[in-house]
Amino acid sequence: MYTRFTYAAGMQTSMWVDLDGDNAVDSDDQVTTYTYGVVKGASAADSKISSNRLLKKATYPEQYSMQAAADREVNFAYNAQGQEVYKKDQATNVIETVYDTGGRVTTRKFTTINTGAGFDDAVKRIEMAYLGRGLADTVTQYDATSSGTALDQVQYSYDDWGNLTKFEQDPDSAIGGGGRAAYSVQYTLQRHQRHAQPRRAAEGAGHPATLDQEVRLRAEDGQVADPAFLGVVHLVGEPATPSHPSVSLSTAKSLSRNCWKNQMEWVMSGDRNEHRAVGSCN
Ligand SMILES: [Ca+2]
Ligand SMILES: [Ca+2]
Repeated sequence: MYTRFTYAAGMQTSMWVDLDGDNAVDSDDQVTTYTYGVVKGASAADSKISSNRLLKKATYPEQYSMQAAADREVNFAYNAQGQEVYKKDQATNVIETVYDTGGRVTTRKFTTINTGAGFDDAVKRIEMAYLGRGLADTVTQYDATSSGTALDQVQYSYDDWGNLTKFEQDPDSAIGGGGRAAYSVQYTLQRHQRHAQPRRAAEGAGHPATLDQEVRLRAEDGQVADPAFLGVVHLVGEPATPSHPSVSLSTAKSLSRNCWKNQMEWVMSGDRNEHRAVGSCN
């Protein structure tokens, strides 16, 4: 079996799974074709720009003999910046996307939902709002493609450094609306001794790690932040790419502190290794 890729004018035009490897397209080979070229138009399904380089549709292999091409196609349309604003999938579901002038997604609405094929249409629109600094502010789901009722909402709060300090979630309304009150998770960050910038609580935006669940040991220069904080030892001087893995408290066998001649030593023992750091006792 071979998987073959073909190109024209620098654009991929097909992906061909040549099952018997004979370099001939047989009826049971599986070929996905990509068709380029969109024409500017006025309808939602039209692009706002004409371009021969933008993907108009992808046509996937037949699931059964003589399956109609329309049943296997995903169609796309774009705004003048080339961002996808329209997508109709094989089941004729349509997702329209709206962007702000900064290129950020502000609305994703599901203007056609094939409930007959079993697709859930409880949520028909998702709105995203941003802070002036560009960080995500709220994400709200609605039961209509415009206006309607907010079904749920989350909101992010940050400190001046952009660290996530609070995550709120209301599961049955906008935050502050009816039903169940919103609940939240708050993150407290402590300025460490040498540097003004607090360390990040999260390894990736939107995926915060709670500080009381993880101990991160990234000793590079031996400097130690104040450990009297949720039992967490922070070692400063962390490199851009962490050179030590995170060690969870549950896998750590011991965490000890020893003060001797005004020198504090922290020892973190894990299953496979041990980390040490020293600083002054205070
Ligand atoms: Ca073949
Ligand atoms: Ca509520």
